[in-house]
Amino acid sequence: MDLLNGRGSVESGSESNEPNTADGCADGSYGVYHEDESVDKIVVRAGGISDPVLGIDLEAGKPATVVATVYAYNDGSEDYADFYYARDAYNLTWEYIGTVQPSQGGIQELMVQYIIPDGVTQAVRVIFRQLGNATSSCSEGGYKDMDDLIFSVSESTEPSSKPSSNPSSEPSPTPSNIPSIQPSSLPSQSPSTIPSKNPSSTPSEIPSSGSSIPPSNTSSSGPSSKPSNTP
Ligand SMILES: [Ca+2]
Ligand SMILES: [Ca+2]
Repeated sequence: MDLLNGRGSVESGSESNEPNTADGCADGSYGVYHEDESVDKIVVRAGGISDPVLGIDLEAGKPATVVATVYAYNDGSEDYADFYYARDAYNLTWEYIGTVQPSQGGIQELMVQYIIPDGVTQAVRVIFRQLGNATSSCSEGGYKDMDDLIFSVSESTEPSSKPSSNPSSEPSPTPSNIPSIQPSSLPSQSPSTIPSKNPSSTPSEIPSSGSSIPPSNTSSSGPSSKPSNTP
């Protein structure tokens, strides 16, 4: 496919459907084809830059690599490729992926990788520019080429939702507190102390005195007086 080959309306190298952007963002018109900057081809393939996955559909949630074939001016040191993606090609919101500089002049491939978002019909944009910064997904520049690629994405084959978290801990195999088999202390089999002394068999002391009230000397019932009369 050479639809993207060349740039805008550049002489002897105009794009066949310029500017080849989904929103009509225009290319710069300065310079000459394959002396100055152009994006000539864009490929989006499954897998990361260093681990391509061939022969499968692009899938949401999986890595993909954008490969831009560009022509860099002079030794390439003044040129930059900005990469963007949009999750909905029919309602474009460009998200910046990154910027790559050429390692040399002329035709070469520049790549970035990203995680494909949800969305049935998505897009990527490559802006190849001289100098400047990656300030906008639709910037000015006389030598700038902007090209988009629209492609289909398969739904994710991963479960739609995962458990929010793993169980916090394994069940404990046994209760954390095992009842003690026996009481922690057994009753003593005998009283801990025995009386220190046997009871004395006899009172220890004899009462120190007799009755506190001595007997009266005379019987109270005795005659109160001598016979009053003698015979
Ligand atoms: Ca273009
Ligand atoms: Ca182009």
